[in-house]
Amino acid sequence: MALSATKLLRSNLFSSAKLVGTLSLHSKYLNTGDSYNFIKVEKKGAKNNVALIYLNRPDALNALNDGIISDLTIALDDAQKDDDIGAIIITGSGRAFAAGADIKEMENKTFQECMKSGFLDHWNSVAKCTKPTIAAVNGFALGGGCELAMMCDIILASDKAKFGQPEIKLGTIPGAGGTQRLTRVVGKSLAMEMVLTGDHISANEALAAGLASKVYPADDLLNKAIKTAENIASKSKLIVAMAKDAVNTAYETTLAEGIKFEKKIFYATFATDDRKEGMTAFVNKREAEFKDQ
Ligand code: DAK
Repeated sequence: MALSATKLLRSNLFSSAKLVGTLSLHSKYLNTGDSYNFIKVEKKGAKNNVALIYLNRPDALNALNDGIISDLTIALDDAQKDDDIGAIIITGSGRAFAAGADIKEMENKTFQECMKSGFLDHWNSVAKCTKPTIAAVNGFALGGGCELAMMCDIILASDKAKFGQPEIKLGTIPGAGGTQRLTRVVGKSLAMEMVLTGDHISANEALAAGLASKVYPADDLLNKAIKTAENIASKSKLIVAMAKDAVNTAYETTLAEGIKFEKKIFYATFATDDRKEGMTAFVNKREAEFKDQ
């Protein structure tokens, strides 16, 4: 398939970016439409402040090959630099969110190749994203697909979603957080059951376990995800980033250290214009107008 000029330019940019270990060659603004090979990107919401990223290999159940992760990394990097974007949604296309890393790409890899090349190392762009991320899980979220969803800040599921870590059936184990994030979220017993049997759980089981925060009818999932994203994007982007950082710290530290960190971040909000605006707006019974300052 011939690549469009933009796609070619962007895939070359990514290769060079990987070579020099930086993504600084990207455009400042989020590209939408036909700029990518394996994902589709749209701006959504009444204020166009929501980035909606579709994983777009429906025939392969959006299996996460190198190209799709590279496209996603570029789109997330661009969305972070785009001052208009206040929240990012990642969803699938067809009947899957993502059925995992691409098994056909992995089949013949050796241990030596994995070690030497840092195989799949660039997967953590979602976890490192400083803007809020929502996984709108529309179907299968398996293996790396479930791990990708767990890298997002919020998981909203359709009633058709299925979550699982089936790597054990392939003679391997999860490699992008499936034994770590999953265990912290759902607890040892369910994580062990999922990782050791490879069995899937339903959307409602994911909801009960705290893996998903809401379940919606399949045809309403994206609307609800966009509404949630717009709600977040209407707040101060500066304060949202501080809040996200504080919540994420809960996973990385002791309670005492976390409480100390939270208090410092709380005090730091008093160095911003938006904290003053938010409180003044409340006192004067009007809507706050945040300037992200
Ligand atoms: N990779 C490649 N192709 C896949 C795929 C996958 N993961 N999943 C599905 N497909 C392809 C199928 O091969 C098939 O392609 P064609 O045969 O038509 O060419 C097409 O998608 C439709 O799939 P099925 O015919 O199998 O559809 P069914 O409805 O019968 O079954 C299924 C749906 C989701 C139950 C089944 O496809 C399935 O079990 N898929 C594999 C799920 C899986 O095992 N996922 C885990 C992969 S391992 C790391 C980062 C990430 C990872 C590891 C390390 N680091 C940062 C170090 C991640 C690892 C993984 O995810």
